[in-house]
This record gives sequence, C-alpha cells and structure tokens, in this order.
Amino acid sequence: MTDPAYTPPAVWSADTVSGGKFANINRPTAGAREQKALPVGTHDFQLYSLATPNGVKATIMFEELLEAGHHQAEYDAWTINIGEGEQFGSGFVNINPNSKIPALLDRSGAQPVRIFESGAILMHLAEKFGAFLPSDDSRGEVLSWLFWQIGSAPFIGGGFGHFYAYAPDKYEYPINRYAMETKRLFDVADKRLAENEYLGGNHYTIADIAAYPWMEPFVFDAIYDEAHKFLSIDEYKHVGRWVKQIAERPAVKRGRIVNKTWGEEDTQLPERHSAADFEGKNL
Ligand SMILES: N[C@@H](CCC(=O)N[C@@H](CS)C(=O)NCC(=O)O)C(=O)O
Repeated sequence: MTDPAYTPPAVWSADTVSGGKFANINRPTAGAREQKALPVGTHDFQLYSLATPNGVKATIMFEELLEAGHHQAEYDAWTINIGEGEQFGSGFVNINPNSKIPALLDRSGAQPVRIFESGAILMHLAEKFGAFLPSDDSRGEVLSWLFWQIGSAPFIGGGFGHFYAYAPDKYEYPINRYAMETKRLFDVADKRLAENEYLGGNHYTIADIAAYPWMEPFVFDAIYDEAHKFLSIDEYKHVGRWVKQIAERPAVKRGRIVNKTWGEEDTQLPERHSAADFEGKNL
C-alpha cells in the first residue's frame, strides 16, 4: 500500500498545514508572542520546564546532585505549559530563543547566565559541580553518548512519535522510516549496554541521565499508544536491565515527577522549591 500522493506547491505556506497535535501552537516564526514575565524563586537555579523526556533530564540531574550532597544545587522548578503556548511568553523566550523546555537561569555567579538545550544544561551543571562527568579518559566516551542522545531524540519523538501517535492520519512511509530508525537506535544502546553497565562505561553519568528519560517509557509501555509492542521493545534486554536499574535511584524517582501536571494526583509536582515538596508523593 502506498500513501496518497502529494505534490508540493512551488512555495510552501503555513496556511495549508493540516491539523494534528500541537498544530494550533506551531508557527514558522520565532520570538515572543506575548509579554509575560517568568516567576522567580529564592534559589540560585531557576528551572522553567515540564516533565517531558527532555524536561526530566534537568530535574533528575538536580535531584542527583542534591542526593550526592551538593547542597548548592537547590533549585526552583516552574511549570511551562507547552500545550498552552507558555514557551512563547517574552520571559521564557529571553531565556530560550528556541522556545522549548527545559531552560535554566543560573544566578550563582556574578552575572545571571541563561542555558537552554537539555544537553547544555547537563554539561553546565556537571562542570559546575564536578559530578557525573569524568575528567579522565572516559570523558570522551560520556560526551559521545550524551551527544548521540541529543542528536537521536528528534528521530524518536518528532519522527516516530509524531507520525505513529500524533499525526491525524497514519501514513506508512514516515512510520516505516522512523520505526526503523528508532529500533536501530535501541539496538545501538542495547549492544553498548551488553558490554557496559552504563552508557559511558563503568559509572552513571550525564549520558545516562540524558538517555534514560527517552528509553524508560518505551520499556515501561508508557508512551505513544502501542509503541512498546509495535517496536518489540522487549527484544532489547540490556536496555531493559539498564532502565530498571536507573528507575530505582531515589533521585530519579523524585526528578521524574517534578513539573509533572498529569497522571495520578500523588505523582504530580507542578512546582518544586524544596525537598519538602516531595512529602506525601508516590515516588
Ligand atoms: N533539543 C532540545 C529539545 C527540547 C524540546 O523539544 N522540548 C519540547 C518538549 S520535550 C518542547 O518544548 N516543545 C514545545 C514546542 O515545540 O513548542 C533539548 O534537548 O532541550
């Protein structure tokens, strides 16, 4: 079976775009759409995010730093509701001109520093606290797996997830293309994890913190409709072992509910300002 043919016009126009999830907020232009200041708390680190796989990378990192005794890593986490277009408010755009979560304001130095892109946030914090990024020979391996994840995520989310679960109509060509690539990426990780406890080698690092939130929901059958079965995720035994191991870390259990605004009430934490905010939560 082939998909209905589409002949692109000579010049593309946003007016012709069909619906689908997020269609109402997508535009082909950058920049703020409304004046809206961001809330600011008391800690050095102000995180503006949502508990999506990219957002959870930052909150797991903060919770891991705190768990490891880096008390200076206390942070305020504020919800940015991307379904309602809050990423296009002027305050958020000042921190991330690309209008995507997560975005961080670091006020620990002489001047506030903005950091956007989840990989940049992980590296910035790892270097600042000297944690989860080795300085010996394994550093190159850790950075390679970190950037592998950042480069791969759009094929999984924007590619496979979009066409398999979000697109208003299902088309064979893009689903085949991105299912192929998503499975190939799982196989890359599976082969690596067959021979190494963690992606970077013997230690848990920012490479694992970046990759875990993307692979965990596939393993636990919690993303993109029937994707777990459709992609035969149980084949990736070593990825499964690694996901289950990381899921047990107390910092991961906390980090994945920060900025979560859906699901059971006791697994939601729209804002996080101190360790006390986790009291009564189902971690
Ligand atoms: N490469 C970016 C991707 C961030 C990203 O795609 N964030 C999504 C949520 S997971 C977002 O904010 N989407 C809102 C939009 O596209 O308008 C990163 O790693 O930080």
